[in-house]
Amino acid sequence: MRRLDVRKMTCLALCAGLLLGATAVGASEILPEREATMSWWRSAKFGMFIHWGIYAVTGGEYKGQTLPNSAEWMMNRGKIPVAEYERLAAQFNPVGFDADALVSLAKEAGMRYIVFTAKHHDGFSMFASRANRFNVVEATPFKRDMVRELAEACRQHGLRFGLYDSQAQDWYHPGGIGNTWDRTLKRVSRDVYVREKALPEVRQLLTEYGPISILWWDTPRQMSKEALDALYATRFLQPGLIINDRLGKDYPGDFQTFERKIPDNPPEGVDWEVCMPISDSWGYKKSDTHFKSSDQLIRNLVDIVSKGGNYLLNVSPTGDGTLLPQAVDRLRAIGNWMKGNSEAIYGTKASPWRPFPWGRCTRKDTAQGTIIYVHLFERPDDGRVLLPALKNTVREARLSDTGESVSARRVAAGVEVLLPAQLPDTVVTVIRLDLEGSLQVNMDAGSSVIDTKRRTEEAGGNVFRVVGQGRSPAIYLTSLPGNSGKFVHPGVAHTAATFAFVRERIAAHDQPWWDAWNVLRSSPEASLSWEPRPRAHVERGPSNHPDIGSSEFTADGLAAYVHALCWVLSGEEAHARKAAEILHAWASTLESISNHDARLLVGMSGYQYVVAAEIVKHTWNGWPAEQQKEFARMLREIWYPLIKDFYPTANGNWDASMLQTMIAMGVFLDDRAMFERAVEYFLHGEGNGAIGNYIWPSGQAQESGRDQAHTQMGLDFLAATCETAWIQGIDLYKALDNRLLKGFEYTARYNLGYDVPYEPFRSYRGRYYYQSISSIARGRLRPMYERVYNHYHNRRGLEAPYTWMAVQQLRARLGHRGDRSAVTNAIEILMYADQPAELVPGPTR
Ligand code: FHN
Repeated sequence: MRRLDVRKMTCLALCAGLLLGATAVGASEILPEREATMSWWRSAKFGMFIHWGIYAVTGGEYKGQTLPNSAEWMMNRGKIPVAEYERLAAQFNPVGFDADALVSLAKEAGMRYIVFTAKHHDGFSMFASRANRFNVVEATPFKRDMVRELAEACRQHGLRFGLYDSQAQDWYHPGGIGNTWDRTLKRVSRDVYVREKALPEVRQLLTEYGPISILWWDTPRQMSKEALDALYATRFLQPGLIINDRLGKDYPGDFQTFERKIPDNPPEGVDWEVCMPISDSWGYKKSDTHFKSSDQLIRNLVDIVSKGGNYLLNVSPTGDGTLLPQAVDRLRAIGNWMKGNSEAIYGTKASPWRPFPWGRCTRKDTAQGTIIYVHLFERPDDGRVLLPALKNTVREARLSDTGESVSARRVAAGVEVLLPAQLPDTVVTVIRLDLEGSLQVNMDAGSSVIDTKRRTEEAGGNVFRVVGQGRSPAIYLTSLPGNSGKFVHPGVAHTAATFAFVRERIAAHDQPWWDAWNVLRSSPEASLSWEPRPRAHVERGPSNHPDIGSSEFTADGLAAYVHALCWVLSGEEAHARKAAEILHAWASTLESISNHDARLLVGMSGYQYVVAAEIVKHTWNGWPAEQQKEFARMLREIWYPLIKDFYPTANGNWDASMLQTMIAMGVFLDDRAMFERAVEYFLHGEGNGAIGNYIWPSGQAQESGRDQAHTQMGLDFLAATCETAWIQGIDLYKALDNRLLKGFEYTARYNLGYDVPYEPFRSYRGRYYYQSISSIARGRLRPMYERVYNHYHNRRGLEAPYTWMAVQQLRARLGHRGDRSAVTNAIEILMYADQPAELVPGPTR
């Protein structure tokens, strides 16, 4: 935008304070100057978010009670009337507040900008608002203008300063959105609220506090176009002001926001930022002791920056104006790390590769060539890391912190860095590679395998693959065990070693296996008189209405699985025959599965058929080859077309169900591409069932706000996917820092009756929005915890206290009459309880 236009818009913005008639300004109109405006923000990478308000007086407690959600939601969650909430202001006297100290601390941590909550949803203004007497200067004994003090301190210390404003929600003003509980409010329209309060406050903030670099809108809501246009136009009151994307859907802003969660597939070609509280709550909450570790915070920063985003880390001053020591310590620890490594953060660009299991990369393009920063979270056992498909010559390689040299060389598959015997920094060690010329990563590799045989030798048995991705391809690296890509059989859900182990436990009448075995054996599904009820055309409508053969399909799948287990654990061939009979009955009859829930049905129940088929095929020689072929044909021709594209916008248990079946089918059919499709979607899929979309870092799941039954289903299916992958040498369990475990811990904890934090959750493409955690089906534990406890605790030695409690409850429930999930509980205990760590070895690295 040219200068003249800026002046025009400034004038427009000023007028907008009186009229709500300002014209909308599309983002495209300001594009020419946008690059210059964004450049400091892009290079800054790290900022401090500060949530602070009068709720800090009680630390988010109301009448001595801890309320759900973050503390700044106290007024809403406690349904506190305005007149009562107002009285808190009289107690707000944070004499320990020292803007200079806080800004210095942010600077010490390596943060380059600050965003402060000038006005949050409660309607209290943390500055001397002329439009709202409910403000820190007029309504509190403290009487100091926080915005002014922070703005001044930022200027002194050279940090950029930004302001947060809740433009739509205001629980104090009678025209603000959100206060549904205080009947004494004499309602006025939203436009009146914008005219009387929102707009004048934003105008004041942007004109009376010196340079403001960011305006951080929050919680867009339905408002008139005039109101939104007027609010939007205020951006021209400050030259170079950057705004986020939360004013409204027609106002995309300068950068996209992600909350709490680091995206696995960050948006391409747009600027973005992840905001995240340092503990659970945004505002200071007495009961919140869940501080993220400094290691985690440093790795979060690296992860985000490696994907091209910024990290806005939130801190929460207490009622006395200071930060808790836990927060201060963490900020200092980050600062210490930044001292030696900040060059690998500031001014860098996204990595050309997808995340590696061992760490991340960032990059700089300079006049002298290209710099790649290799951020190591862990040292692979063979002491090497490969930067796949990298073609540049390495001029120099050294530790970024100490400058010590490191060895790096070109190999056929890319550039290989040989690591020191011990990484000097156990959190993140950074190696700087100076490369000749501009970056050359040969993405033409597409989905091709890079000389796997040679690479296998070089990597001591591990096969590395490079896969192209999307329009501007990134690549990821997986390691497979040194078996030249062959699958382990039987290798869906269980292995031969597991069968041998369980057989021994049963023979010795050891618990809990012995009881579980007896429950399984005496179940109706284990009866040799079970008669399959196949149909040519199955229909499953929404929520199983209509149910034309769908329940029979499900019941027969479970029966096939039970018979396969009975055979392999007892050696009684009649069970193998029965399993094969059920599989064949369906394979020779089924022609179609249709209606709304068709793919969900294949996802949920197809899995059991495939586990049964895998066991029968690889442990019994009586299943006729022709029948096996027919079964395989059913999988490929009828099931696979239904599930191959998943259902990204549905609740995540749909995708998850299809993942478990698809990965199982890949193994059974020896179809590497099918198997990989599931692995890829689990890690990087766009929909709700991909690991990072289904489970947030806090452990909250996409369906936690829906009900506990579906949440557990989704988790169960993801666990089944991980187990088959593990058997085949790929560790999906550890994806995103053991994200699956976090989901299990969170869900077990809530279902066992404990409180958990919850953030409103919008699903992929916004189809579902769950505002609070749902207690529907709370406490009804699904038999799914043994397998996950076995993996994380028995194999990996990690703590999983809530998962363990769930395991104990489910063991205690084994065989209870009237328990609809008696058989699946028995299978879970029998096949996954207390296994020795090495029983199913998993990936070789
Ligand atoms: O409701 C708010 C919440 O209190 C907090 O301010 C976060 C920060 O991004 N934004 C809203 C939820 O999206």
